Amino acid sequence: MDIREGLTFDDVLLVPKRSPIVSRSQTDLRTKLSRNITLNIPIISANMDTVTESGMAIALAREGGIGIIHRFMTIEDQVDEILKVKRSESVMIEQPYTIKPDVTVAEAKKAMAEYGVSGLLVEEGGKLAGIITRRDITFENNNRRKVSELMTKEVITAKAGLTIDQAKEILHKQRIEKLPVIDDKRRIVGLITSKDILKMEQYPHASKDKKGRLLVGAAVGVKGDYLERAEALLEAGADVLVVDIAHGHSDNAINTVHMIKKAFPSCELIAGNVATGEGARDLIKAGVDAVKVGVGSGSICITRVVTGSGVPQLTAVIDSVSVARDYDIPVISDGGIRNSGDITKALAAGASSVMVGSLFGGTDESPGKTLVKNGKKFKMYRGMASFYASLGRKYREEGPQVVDSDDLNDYVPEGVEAMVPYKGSVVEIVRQLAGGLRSGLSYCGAKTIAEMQKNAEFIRMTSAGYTESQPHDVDVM
Ligand code: RVP
Repeated sequence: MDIREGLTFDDVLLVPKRSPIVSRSQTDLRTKLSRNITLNIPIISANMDTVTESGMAIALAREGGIGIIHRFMTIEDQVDEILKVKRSESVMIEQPYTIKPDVTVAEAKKAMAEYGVSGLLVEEGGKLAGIITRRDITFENNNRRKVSELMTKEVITAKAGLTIDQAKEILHKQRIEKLPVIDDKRRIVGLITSKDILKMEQYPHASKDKKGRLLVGAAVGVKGDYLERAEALLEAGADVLVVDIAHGHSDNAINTVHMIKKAFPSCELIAGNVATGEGARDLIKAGVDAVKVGVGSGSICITRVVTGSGVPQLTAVIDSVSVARDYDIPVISDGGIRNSGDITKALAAGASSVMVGSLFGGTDESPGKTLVKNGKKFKMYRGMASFYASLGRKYREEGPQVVDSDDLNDYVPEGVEAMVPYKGSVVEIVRQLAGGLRSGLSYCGAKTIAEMQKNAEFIRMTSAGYTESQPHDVDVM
C-alpha cells in the first residue's frame, strides 16, 4: 500500500522573495468567497454557536469579511439574526420597523428595546402618520398615553430614488437624524438614518450587498427542515448559504446541494467539509459555488482521534485546490488557524479565504457569557459535535425529556467543550490578522493574494526549524 504524506501549517514556511512593497497599504486583500461574492479581507467566522450570531457577523462584515450564522436554533431565530445584520446598516432600510398610533408608550418603549432602534415610524392605514423617537418617550411617566399624543406629526420626508448626498443634505439642513422615504400616496418605502450614513464612512472596507447592507451567510444542515430553512434565510436576505456537515464528501451532502440548487437556482451555495480533490470535485459537480475544506483540523475537533480519519490541513487544501482551480471555484480553508502566519500559508497553498473559530471565540462579539475562573476571564467555546452541543440541539428539537433519554448514551462526540480566554473586541484581532497577512504577502513579493499564490514557495522544516521559528532562549514577558 502506498502511503502519502500529509502536511500542515507547522510543517512548512514560505520562502521569502524579493519584494517591491514599501508599505503594507500597497497590498490588496480582496478575494473571492464564492463564485459570485467578493470579500475585502479573506476571513470568515465559523458557523458555530459559540462564534457567530449577528454581533459577530456585523463586526466581521464591517471589517471586510463575512460571518456565517450557525444553524443550531429555530428557523425564526436564525432569520432574526440575518435580519439584524441586514438592518444594521444600509443606504436605506427597506421595511423599517413601524408602530400604530393607538398603541401605548409602554409598548413603544418595549418595541424600541426589542428591535434595538431609537425610533419608530408611525403607520396608519398603510400611510406614514408620524415618527416617535426615544427622546419623545424616555421621560414620559404615564406609560398608558398613546403614541399619537407624543409623536411628531409634521415629519420631514423624502421621495424614493434620492441619492446619499441628497439625503445627507436634508439630514444636515433640517438637523434631523431620521428621514422616512415615502411614495406619492404617502406609503412608507424606507428609512434613511444619519447613523447609517456615518457608519458607511466609518467602515469604508465593509463587505456589502447591492443595497449597501452588510453581507451575511447562514448555515443549513442536511436533514429535516433544511429546504424550509434555506427558503426562509434567503427570503430574509442571506447572501450565501453553507451546507454544513462534518463529512461533506457524502451522498447526504451531495444530495442536499442538488436539492437546494434545484429549489433555489440563484442561491449562492457553499458546502463542506471535504479534505480531498475528489471530495471537492463531487461537490462542484453537484453545483456548489465554493468548497469548504477541513476534516479534523479544528481546535475543538476530535474526529481524527475518534475515527482515525482526516487529512492534515495544508495537504487537504492543496489537493482540493488542484481540482477546484480547474472549475474556477474558490476553496475555503476551515479549521486550525491560530495566527496570521497560518492564514498566509493557507492562502499561499491556494485557498481563497479561511474560516476561523477559536480565535474569535472569547470575544465581546461571540455569543455566550463571560466566566471568571481563578481571577481570569473566559468564554465557552465548543465543538458542534461535542456532547453538550448535541444535547442542546436535541433538547431544542425534542424537548426536556431528552435529558433522560437512553440514546444520549449512544452519542459519540467528535468535538470537545472548551474555554478560551476572554479577548475583548474581535475587531482588534481581525485587524492584527489582516495586518500580519499583508506582511505575509510582502514576504512573498506579492501585492495581491493571487500574486502570492503564483510566487509561493514552501519549504519543509524539521522540528529544530519549528523550534527556531518560535521565540526561544528568552523568557517571554
Ligand atoms: P478552529 O478555528 O481551529 O477552532 O476550527 C473551527 C472549525 O472547527 C469550524 O469551522 C468547524 O469546521 C470545525 N468544528 C466545529 N465543531 C467541530 C466539532 O465538534 N468537531 N469541529
